[in-house]
Amino acid sequence: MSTSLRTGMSIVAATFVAALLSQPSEGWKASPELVKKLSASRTDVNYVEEKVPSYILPDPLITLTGDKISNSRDWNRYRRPEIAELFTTHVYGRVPRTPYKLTFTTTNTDKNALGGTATLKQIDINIEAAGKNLMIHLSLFTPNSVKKSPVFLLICNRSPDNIDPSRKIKSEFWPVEEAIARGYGMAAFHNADVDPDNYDNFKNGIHGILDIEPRGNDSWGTIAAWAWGASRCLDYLLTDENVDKNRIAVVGHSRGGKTALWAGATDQRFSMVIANESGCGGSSLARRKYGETLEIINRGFPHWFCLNYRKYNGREEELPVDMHMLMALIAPRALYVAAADEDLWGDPKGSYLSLYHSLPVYRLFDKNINLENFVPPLNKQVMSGNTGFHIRNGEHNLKLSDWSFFMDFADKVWR
Ligand code: GTR
Repeated sequence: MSTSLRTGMSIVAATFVAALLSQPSEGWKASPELVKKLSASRTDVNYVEEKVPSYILPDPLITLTGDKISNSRDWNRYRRPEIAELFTTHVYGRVPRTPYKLTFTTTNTDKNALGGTATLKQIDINIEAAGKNLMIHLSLFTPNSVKKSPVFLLICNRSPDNIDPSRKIKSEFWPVEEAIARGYGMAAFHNADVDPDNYDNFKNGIHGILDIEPRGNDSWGTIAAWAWGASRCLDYLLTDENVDKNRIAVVGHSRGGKTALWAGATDQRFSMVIANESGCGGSSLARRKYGETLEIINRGFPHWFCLNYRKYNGREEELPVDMHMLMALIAPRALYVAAADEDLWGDPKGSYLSLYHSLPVYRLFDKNINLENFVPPLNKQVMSGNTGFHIRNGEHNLKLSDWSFFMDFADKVWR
């Protein structure tokens, strides 16, 4: 370890690894018909693999001062905080330090839910600061067959009907009955409880409560706010007698998947992260500029990221990070990435590559981790150590078949 690293001296060097992988015939490839159709519908978006620019990725194991990290201790001590800080400053933004009061009120307990197989609790999580407050409504089902169960916490970015605690409406987005039957607890909250999903210059939601200091270019956006909300739900889950606190997963789809990755990166109490079709600003490599790009996402959703992120519109190669490094922040904890073959907007190949290129960090903890260097075939789950991936056939959505793969992964890593 160099003196400069030990004394935390300034940023001088960056070393890069080449990142292009070949795709053998057994691996997944985008359907040429779909590529043609999507390319015709949006001429400003690249869906053609051959048009992906050549790029080099920042090496997750080389520090900003040019030192090579070769063991988990140095990773945790030097490089991990450095990468977390880069994502905070340039991508998701910084949570303000405003003190707040957190209280939990259980408003409903039903020990005989789902025909007696589960216990349902509904908890109001109240956040109060400077005389204002905000409430996150958390629902939690735990199986009655075990004393303490592992739990999946879903960040719901669809309408609240999808997480109906009365179970009058059942959605594949949150398949509680199936999870309970497999011995898993299911928790969920609606993202808009924490921050509404619209741009109002950060006045509403939790921003209206905690943003007391003037906002800067690195102030938190809405994804960071949702991730923070997931952590407040976790604060509660860790107190619940029916929850196994060492086995809590954060799960999200699409914008919720981007959020799950950042929640897992910032809160190491989550022991598993599942990012379903999280695409740009989530699982897919920015430098590929395939499907949705930084410019498109920052224009379409100006509230999701910090203002600094906009500086990289069309200049992805200048980002000091790429999404393999976000995944590396989750190591050595369990990480599952999923994609769908019709969701080229979210770049399935770029999502697999992020996972693949995070593996050098995972290997600091488990030298046997290894995934193939090509995107796996359709509907074939791949798992190695604490990592896993699948690409499902069909549309951009979170479906029961995705959950079934997530639970197979959890069966393996949480056995
Ligand atoms: C899209 C957005 C994606 C993804 C998706 C979703 O419109 O471009 O990045 O997050 O919404 O959340 O369903």
